[in-house]
Amino acid sequence: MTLLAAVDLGASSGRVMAAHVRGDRIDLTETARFPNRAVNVRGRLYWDVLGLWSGILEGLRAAGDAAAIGVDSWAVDYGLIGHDGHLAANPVCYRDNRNAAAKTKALEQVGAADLFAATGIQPQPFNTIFQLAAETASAHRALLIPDLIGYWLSGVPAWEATNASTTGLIDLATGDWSADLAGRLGLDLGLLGPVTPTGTVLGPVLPEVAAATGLALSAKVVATASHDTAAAVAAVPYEGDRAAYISCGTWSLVGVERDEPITGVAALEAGFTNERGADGSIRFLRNVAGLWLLSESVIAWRAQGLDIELAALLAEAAKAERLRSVVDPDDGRFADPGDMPARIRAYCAETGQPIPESPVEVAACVLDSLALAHRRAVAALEELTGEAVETIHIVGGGANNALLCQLTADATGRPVLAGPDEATALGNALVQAQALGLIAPGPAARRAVARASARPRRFDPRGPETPWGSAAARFPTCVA
Ligand code: LRH
Repeated sequence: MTLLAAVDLGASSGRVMAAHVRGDRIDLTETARFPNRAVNVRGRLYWDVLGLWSGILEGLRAAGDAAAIGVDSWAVDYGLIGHDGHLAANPVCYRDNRNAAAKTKALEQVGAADLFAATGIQPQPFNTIFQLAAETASAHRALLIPDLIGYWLSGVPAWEATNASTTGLIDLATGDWSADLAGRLGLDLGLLGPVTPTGTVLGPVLPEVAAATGLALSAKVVATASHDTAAAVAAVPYEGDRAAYISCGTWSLVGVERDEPITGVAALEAGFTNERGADGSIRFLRNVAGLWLLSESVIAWRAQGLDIELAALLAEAAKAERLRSVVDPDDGRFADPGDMPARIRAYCAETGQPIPESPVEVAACVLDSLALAHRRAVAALEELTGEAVETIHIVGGGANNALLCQLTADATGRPVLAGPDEATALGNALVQAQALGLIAPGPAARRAVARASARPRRFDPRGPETPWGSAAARFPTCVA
């Protein structure tokens, strides 16, 4: 048995998992979980990266004698490092409003279709390329969040490939930073170092980290699949070929794995992106606003003094009238933090639907809407790839939301296989295990271990899709 530590940072919480590699399976135990939420200071939305760092050290201390550590997190955000090697500015959250104007300006210089053809990445305001265009602080290096944590752990700067792909600055043809795009947008490529292959062993932990955590000085830091979605996709326990995944948490990332990107205008307009997978494959997927709508609603209700317990709320929402009112979760008004129930009510009023009043009605509306958005994304996937999707794997925290899994099966008319809920941490650990030679290389060996480590729960569609088809007509078929 070998112990690995998987540090997994999400937009609403971070955790450290102890991963026990036992031959053909990996068992995970949580050693620390700590909240994460963007903090608004003078109108700028920051991450509390130092709070995350404290939580990580605590989790590593509790994890025991790990042979290696890998870090994954949400994509696109970065920390700036000065010439002295220290943090030069606090990382800004991708939901900060500085990005929209920078995107508009950048797209005037490089058209959306050209940008998409060159990088395969859907132009979204939060892409690093637009954030760097909006950046006012100067620095020596920019490190994406997991690479920043990896640097603090090991002293070695890295630009891990799966997460680097989400920046929107990687040339699809070369897999390297695009000097052409950087030149046209006036971005300083000197902030970025060589792209680090996924699974690179960066080096041992720094002595100060060993002292603070009790880790051995020989414990290695591995550049795992550091984009959380790439890590989750690396752990999907596929059983057949024609399967799509939904990596479901703050976002629902709905996609398939492919050998080749799809960069035509149809994919651009349908909101799809081509991110890099752990083995250099393409994760062809669409960002659907996920359980963010529900988690922000819960925060708003609790701030109003309501006593909300999520499991009880979902149990009631399961009994509510279905498809009473639906919103398009990808409507821009839902992207910023804030009073989500009020925005949902405003949307329903504007579209002439019954207005969800109680938390149960709002939760039912959100879950029906997410299931519909999943249906829309799966339909677009089939159309764009020309391949049928027969099964849907829901992985990540959303796999624990039985109502969402069932509604997704109902809305898509496909069986849903739910789990593992900790797919991200599992994928993180699987890639580390391969880097250390504990598991044979390649996706097939990794999938076999993923299957042995998790048994998905099956949800079959309960009836005809017809009501979902009619409800789907209530919001547009594709919104970028
Ligand atoms: C999910 C995720 C997603 C990105 C978004 C910024 O956590 O990494 O893949 O698009 O965050």
